[in-house]
Parts: sequence; C-alpha cells; structure tokens
Amino acid sequence: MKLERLELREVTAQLRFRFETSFGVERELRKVILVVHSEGLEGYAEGTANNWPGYSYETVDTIWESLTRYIFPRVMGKDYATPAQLLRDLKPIRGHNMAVATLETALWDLQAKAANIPLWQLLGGVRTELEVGASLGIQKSIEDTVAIAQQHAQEGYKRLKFKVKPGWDVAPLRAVREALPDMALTVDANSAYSLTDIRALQALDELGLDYIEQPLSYDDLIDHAKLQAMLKTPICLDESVHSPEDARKGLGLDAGRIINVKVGRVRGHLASRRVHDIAKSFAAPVWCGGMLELGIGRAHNLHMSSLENFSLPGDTASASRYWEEDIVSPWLDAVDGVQTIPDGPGIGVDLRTDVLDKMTVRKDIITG
Ligand code: OSB
Ligand code: MG
Repeated sequence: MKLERLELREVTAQLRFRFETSFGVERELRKVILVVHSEGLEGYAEGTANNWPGYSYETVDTIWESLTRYIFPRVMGKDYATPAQLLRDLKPIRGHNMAVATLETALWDLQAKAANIPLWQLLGGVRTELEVGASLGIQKSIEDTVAIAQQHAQEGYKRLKFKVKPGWDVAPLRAVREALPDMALTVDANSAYSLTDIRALQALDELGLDYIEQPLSYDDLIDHAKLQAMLKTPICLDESVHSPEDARKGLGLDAGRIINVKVGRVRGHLASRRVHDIAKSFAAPVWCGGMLELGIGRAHNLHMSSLENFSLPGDTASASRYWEEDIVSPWLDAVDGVQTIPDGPGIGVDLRTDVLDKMTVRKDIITG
C-alpha cells in the first residue's frame, strides 16, 4: 500500500439531538475525514476526536495538525505491506493516538480492499450481526429521561447507557429502573466523580446496572481499584485505557472488569485487537465505544466489533439516530437493535461525495 495521495477534509454536521455529558454539550460536530489513494484503491478513515478537549486532549484541530505536520511527512510515498509496518514508523510520536489511528484505520480498509475481503475478516472477526446499545445524554428532567429511555427500549436497543454527573445520577436512574425493570442499564460518568462521592456511587450500585463506566479520573487506575473493591457492579474503563499496556495494568489491578474499546483512543485497529485479546485473557468482556461518528468511523467500529470478545452491546447505534444525512451509503442502521456489518470489500460502504462536499469546510491534498 503505497501512500501516493492523501485527501484530508474537515467536515461539519449537526447532531439530531443535544448531547450533554458531565464535560459539556455537543451539537454542531466537526470531524476529520481522510481518503488515502493507493494503487487505484481508496482507503477511508474518520478522526474520532470531538471539537473540544473535554473527553480527551485530542481535538479535530490537533488531529489535523498532527497528521499534516508530524505524521504525513514521515510516511508519504512509502509502501506499507501492513498497518503494523506503518505503526513502527510512527512509534516515535508520543500520544496523538486518534491522529495516528486516522491513518492506521485507512490502511486497514485499503488492505482489506486489496484482498477483496470485508475488513471484519481481515481483523479475525467471528460474527456479522451485532447487538447494539444507545448512549443517552443528560436530559432536562427525570420525566424526559424516562421518556427517552422508553423510546429507545421500544426501538429495540439492547442496552441503555445514561450520562451521569454528581447531582444527576441516582434519582434519574432509579426512575428508569422502575419504568424498565428488566432492561440492561448502565451509566457513564466521564470521570466526574472522586472517592469522596462514594455515597452516590454506592446508591448506583443498588440499581442492578450492568456496569458503571469511567466514574473516576481519566488518568487513574489506583482509585478505580479502590472503588471496584467497594462495589458489586463492575467498573468499565473508558478514558483510562490508551493502550494494551493500560488494559493489562487496569485489569491486573482490578481497577475495572470491562473495557470500552474506542479504536481512536487506543491508536487504531491493531491496538484495539490487542486490548481485546488482553481482556479475553482476564475473562473480561469488551464492547465498542462511540464518538458520535459519521458513517466511516461507524463502519470501522462495526467491523472491530466482530471480534469474539466484543460480547456486550456497543455504542454503535443507528446512524440515522444521529444524522439527517450521512457521508456513506448504505445507511448503517440497526434493525430491532441489531446492526449487520456491511459485506463489501474493506469497510463495505461507498462515499457519498455530494454530501461530503456539502459538509466540507477545509480540504488539503498531500502528494508523495
Ligand atoms: O464517553 O463514551 C463516551 C461521546 C463522545 C465522547 C465520549 C463518549 C461519548 C458517548 C457517545 O458516550 C457514544 C456514541 O453514541 O457515539
Ligand atoms: Mg465513556
């Protein structure tokens, strides 16, 4: 896969709902889209950072800068047999995992297209039908929370995840639990708590949640281990795991018992697969997280979720839940809470260049 010509774009898209988390509100999203041209094929990737450094220090702007200033100059014109070879050349770049993953995942798409197989097969996946969940933002009231929970349960989602923060946790979840006694429910705090909030966390522990996602700091494993020892509910690590090494340490310390794998956060598909393998060796399930992706990032997430140990529903909900229009066809929509991985070569979706052009706010062409 010779890196002959790269097309980098920034696009904007309006979310169909207001998405509030403990770190802020998302509405108008900016995304980076990369098309790698190589030997007559096109590899597609999406940068998964958000607009603002609330979830991660990486943003749309840092992805753009890292790719154009540090990453592309090291690799342009080179010929890579595998994404692993690319990663070796990018090893000196510390961090910027979402930027590295943008190029790495495009190479996986290319490699699968060159072999004329779907990406899930190249990754070693075992299933093409995926049970999916939905991640629901903080609502204005408890009634709104119960209503949106019931709506998504009716649509067939297999697990509902609620964003929480101190002061917005036990009461809304208790109301949802009463309305949906048998539903798989989880919460995601995006690092909003500390050990001094133990009373709220212990009250959540009584609600029969499948897991509590990233309650404590993004860079912490020690306090998560202390908290896990005090809870029946498994902790699921998200922000704390940036690498397979972090997964080994986190699970080894019993800082959590489940991992949310986000392809960008851990540096791409190869690292995601390693996190998956390490979790499996600890008998810990993983699931695929989301970053409010457009169709390219969503397709990559679906392919990754085909691996065996992705045994819990992911945040890989229907694309039409998020967007009026998407940049790929076909639509990546779940039917009764089940997504089917697109079957064509590579990520298996076509770019809708008309929509992409309409959403594009900047564009750069890099040649080798
Ligand atoms: O913590 O999982 C998270 C979105 C942006 C940043 C962080 C997170 C999320 C989500 C939404 O929960 C997942 C999705 O629906 O794509
Ligand atoms: Mg999360």
